[in-house]
Amino acid sequence: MIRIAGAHNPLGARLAERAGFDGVWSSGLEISASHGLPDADILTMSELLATARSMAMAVDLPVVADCDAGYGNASNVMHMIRQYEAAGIAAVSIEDKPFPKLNSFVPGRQELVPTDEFAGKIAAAKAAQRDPDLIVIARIEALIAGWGMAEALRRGEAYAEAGADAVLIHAKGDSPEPILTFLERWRLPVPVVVVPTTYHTISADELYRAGAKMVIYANQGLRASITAISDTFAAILRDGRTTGIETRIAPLSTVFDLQGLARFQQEESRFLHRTGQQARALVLPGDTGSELADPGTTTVAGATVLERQAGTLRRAGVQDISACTDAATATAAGVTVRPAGAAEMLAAMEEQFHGRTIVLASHVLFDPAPLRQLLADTPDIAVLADIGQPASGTAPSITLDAPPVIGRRLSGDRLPRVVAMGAGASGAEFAGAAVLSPKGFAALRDAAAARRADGRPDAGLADLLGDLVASDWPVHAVLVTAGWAELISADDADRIGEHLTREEA
Ligand code: SPV
Ligand code: MG
Repeated sequence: MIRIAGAHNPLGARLAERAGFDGVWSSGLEISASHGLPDADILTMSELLATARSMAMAVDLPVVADCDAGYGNASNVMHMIRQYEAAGIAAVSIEDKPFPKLNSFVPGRQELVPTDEFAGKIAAAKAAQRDPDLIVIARIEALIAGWGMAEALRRGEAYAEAGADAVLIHAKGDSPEPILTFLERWRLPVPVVVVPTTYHTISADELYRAGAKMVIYANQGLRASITAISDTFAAILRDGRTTGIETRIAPLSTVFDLQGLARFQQEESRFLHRTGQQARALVLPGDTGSELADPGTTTVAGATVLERQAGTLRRAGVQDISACTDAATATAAGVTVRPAGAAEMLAAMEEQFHGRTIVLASHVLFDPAPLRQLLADTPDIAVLADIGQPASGTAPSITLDAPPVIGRRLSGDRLPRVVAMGAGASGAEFAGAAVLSPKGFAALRDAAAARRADGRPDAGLADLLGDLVASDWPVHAVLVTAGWAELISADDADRIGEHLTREEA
């Protein structure tokens, strides 16, 4: 049994796909209702086609399009077939009613066109199709219009004779009996489609055993959403807040998921980096034993180090920020929390990222300017090196391959190269930040993994960069003389806090 669910937009089509249906019914009733209009050929073919096309684009499932009475006579049907084919529709259904039609469940005007006329429309549809896989379903409305079973069978046979790939026998009333009778008397090898809207007690399995090959649940999604939205809106006005219904409405994460946000972001990171904006930041955990190791809990002048780092990164144009912290304030600052430990954290970062990664030590504060300067340069790995002051004795030292030239901006391949970093190095001080290309980032991950494999302790940013320098990886330096501060002790936090408070005042 092929099971099809009705929808009126790509979101509904995706819900049908996720639920496990075999296809989507682009329902005339649902689409009309979604426009607040009766299902009576009020919307034009172009409008219904646009909706069907948008659903076909959104899902991998086949879309079966309800094409009402074919929007006119046989000539209109031929035009319709070419349009629906071009829109990627798998099957079309047309019904043997005069144009304009009226929804089958509306009492009153339920008329049929002469059998010959409709058989001509089916033949026209088959003649117009270019894709041999397009399915044309002939929908029989004889039971709806009260013309009886014999007429329904006679018409079905005529439409099959005219070339229909399937017939749809529609019925109203709460008993499945007329449909079971039709299926029993149907002798042709052409498959039969059923729409158990009002005779809903019969199961898909029972209909299948009776001979139906496709079942369309044409409008249950629309009706479910009407009930759910009405209940939700009433509860909001009644309660004056949404707390009571939050567990009954989909979280925003589900909305994002249905919008295809993950794929969008993947594509963005793959293709948008040419704009120069595409970068992410990663705040590595502090060196073990450091008093102020967690940037999410160390506070400087009323804000955590992490909040301050996130603010600075955003001013430097970086939005995607991850950090290692135990603090709940991280998520409030829009930071993604990653596992503890540099090696785990680096391993958890997405590999398919095509932009550059800024890596910060967890105990350093910055002005945006040095970070912007770091992002403006292009080597695979560049570190921020301070040449303005004698080494303080706490930040790791750096030896450059050429004496720094103060007051001149060096960039690109003319950046000095780091020849030593850590113990024994001198001349400049590591300012706690590095920028890495995808290749450079992979090297940093490997350095962390190698430490792990060798059983050496998990290391901070400076140690990992030192490992790369020691193994002759080309690491360059962007030189600064100010714009950063290191927090080693609680005294530093107080001192820098006072300075920031004065500045912010
Ligand atoms: C539709 O969904 O528009 C249909 C099926 O044609 S029904 O409304 O059940 O007639
Ligand atoms: Mg319809």
